[in-house]
Amino acid sequence: MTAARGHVRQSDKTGFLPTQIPPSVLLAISGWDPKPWRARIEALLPSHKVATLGEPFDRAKVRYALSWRHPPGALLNLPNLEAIFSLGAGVDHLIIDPMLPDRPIVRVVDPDLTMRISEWVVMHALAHLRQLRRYERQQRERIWADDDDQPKAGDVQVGVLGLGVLGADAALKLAALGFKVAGWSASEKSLTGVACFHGREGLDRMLAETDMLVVLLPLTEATRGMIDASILGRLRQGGRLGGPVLINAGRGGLQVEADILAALDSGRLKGASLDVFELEPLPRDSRLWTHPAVYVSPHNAAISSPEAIAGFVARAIRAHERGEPLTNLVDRRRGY
Ligand code: NDP
Ligand code: OXD
Repeated sequence: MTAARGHVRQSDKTGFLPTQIPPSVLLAISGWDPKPWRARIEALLPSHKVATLGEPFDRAKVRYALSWRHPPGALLNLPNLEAIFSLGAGVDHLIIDPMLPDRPIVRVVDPDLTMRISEWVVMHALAHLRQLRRYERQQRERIWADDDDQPKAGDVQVGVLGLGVLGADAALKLAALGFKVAGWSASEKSLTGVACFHGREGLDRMLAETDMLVVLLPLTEATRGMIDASILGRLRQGGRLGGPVLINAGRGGLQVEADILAALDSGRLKGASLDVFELEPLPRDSRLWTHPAVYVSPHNAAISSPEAIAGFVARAIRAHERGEPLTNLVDRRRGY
């Protein structure tokens, strides 16, 4: 027996009370405002009811959980759960939940998100190529100096770690701008205009030629902490940028920030663009905030727009309910 708004009601055997929302979609979000997601899902899937964590709802009615960084255990006791949707492309936020139900995990693969990431990567590649920091400083100080050496994209070798949906798109867009582009993945790949490497030996070969290292890997047991002094030390010195640069939009857990700062201080690394950090938000006392060779953005290289991503989820649910197999599934064993 539970009191609800002054009434005492008898719950049925699932614990559902008549005053509770009978949902089929559970929005399990933390750190984002669930309201636009709810409005968009309800508009796109009018026959489905949506509940959010924190409000009373009938757990037995939940068929789909839509998660972004849900609190661990929040998806337990959903006996009719059919699939878990990550509202981002990365799924490390789901995999870390030790109580995650054993149900298929679908991750976002959507042109809106892909385009946003590529915009961010291209913007930073060009900022380093065209020395944006230097000219911003010169403008502030009213210095007219055009005496510098100006390399072109074709003088610069980019190495992209991760040739999945996002890495491949960024690699192709950089190649279209004239950069020389290589990429590295776990399995063998072929991408027009991109030199593809894989495996440990392939990584060493690619790094030795790389002036600009773009990171679009998922965070897994195998990749955690891999952007360290060893990788940074293997990047090419003496290229046309005057030193290698790092551009990471993958995950902060991939990088060792103390090693990045040491490489910047010693001059082994010329610059860095970081959208993701070991700890987010980036602590106010991190030296990365003020380092003159570092660009910091607040993990928004690609926002998950409710407009676009709820559309992706609604299409996937409709297809599933027509009997089609779920796609963009995560391999839990690999962690991505
Ligand atoms: P995919 O799963 O499509 O691609 C992952 C790529 O990484 C694949 O090419 C895969 O190789 C490769 N890879 C994984 N593990 C290893 C390994 N141990 N060694 C070598 N290569 C490896 O992911 P997406 O491209 O869609 O996304 C990549 C990541 O980008 C996400 O996981 C997320 O962390 C991050 N992201 C960041 C955002 C931001 O706003 N900053 C927004 C969206 C995503 P293979 O192809 O052989 O499997
Ligand atoms: C994502 C992200 O994984 O926003 O989509 O980081």
